[in-house]
Amino acid sequence: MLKTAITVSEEVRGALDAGAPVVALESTIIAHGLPRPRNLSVAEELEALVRAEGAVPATIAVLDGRAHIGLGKAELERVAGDPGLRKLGHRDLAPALATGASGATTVSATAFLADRAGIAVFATGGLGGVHRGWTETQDESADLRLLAQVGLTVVCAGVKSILDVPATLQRLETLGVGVVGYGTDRFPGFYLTSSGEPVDWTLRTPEEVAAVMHAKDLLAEPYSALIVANPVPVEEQLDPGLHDRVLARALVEAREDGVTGQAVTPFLLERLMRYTDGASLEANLAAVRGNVRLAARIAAAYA
Ligand code: PSU
Ligand code: MN
Repeated sequence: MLKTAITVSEEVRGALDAGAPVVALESTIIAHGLPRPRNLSVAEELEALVRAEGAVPATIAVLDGRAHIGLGKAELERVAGDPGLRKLGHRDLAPALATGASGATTVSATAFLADRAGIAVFATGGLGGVHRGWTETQDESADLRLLAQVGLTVVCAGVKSILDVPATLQRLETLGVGVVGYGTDRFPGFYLTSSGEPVDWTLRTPEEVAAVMHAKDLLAEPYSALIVANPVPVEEQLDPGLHDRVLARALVEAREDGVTGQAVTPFLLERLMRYTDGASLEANLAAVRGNVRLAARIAAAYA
């Protein structure tokens, strides 16, 4: 049934059938997380990074009511260029398919579609999670619950630092989602190399990650994602002092402006970009590039 709603590109289909490495990439970061027109060159660069490591990129989005796994050039241009594109979490997929809508997929929607298509590894920037002030707003990204329901490996630079990081780590523990630090015993802080929070497991090579994935396959149930938290290199991180100052300001403004729901994350990311003169964007991109590269190596080690 799901098959009739999903178009898997020929290249991705061929790689999956051959057991070759494939890396899923999300489209919300392209459509709603990065400024135009730079977002298109980033989208193309990320796909090229995956290819350079010998894997096939599968960028995922919904176009005219069909979920696409693997986008052609024109489709990628549309995702990057169309300002009317919606932001689709997992729960938005059914209404989008039924109404013929188009939208970029968040981590929750991308992970779901990739997992169902049989893709084992997914790379992104920073996951969504529990927002600061959660006790009042109840704002917790749907990314977390969905990651408890898919089996794939997600390579990310931790969760976005705009969030309540300790609370998010607690939720991941409750949900049974595995978290390993890549080359670090500290959970990364998205724009920052470290969030200061500890992680229980440290892995150091793609082969070690692949071994954990195989062990997970043996255990099989219950299904849940493995988060490989890969820090941005120290020399490319955002200055931590600057980060804390501008984030405090952006959080106050979000509250004053009454920003809620799906708009919160893009609002905060945009303010951080503005108040750091683009430095947060560079740190974000450095993190994503590193994640995409590592994801391709993990996919190759696992294949
Ligand atoms: N990581 C980035 N930039 C982004 C996102 C992640 O570097 O824009 C997106 C992802 O798609 C993630 C979403 O799923 O933000 C979380 O949004 P929310 O907090 O509304 O669930
Ligand atoms: Mn939210």
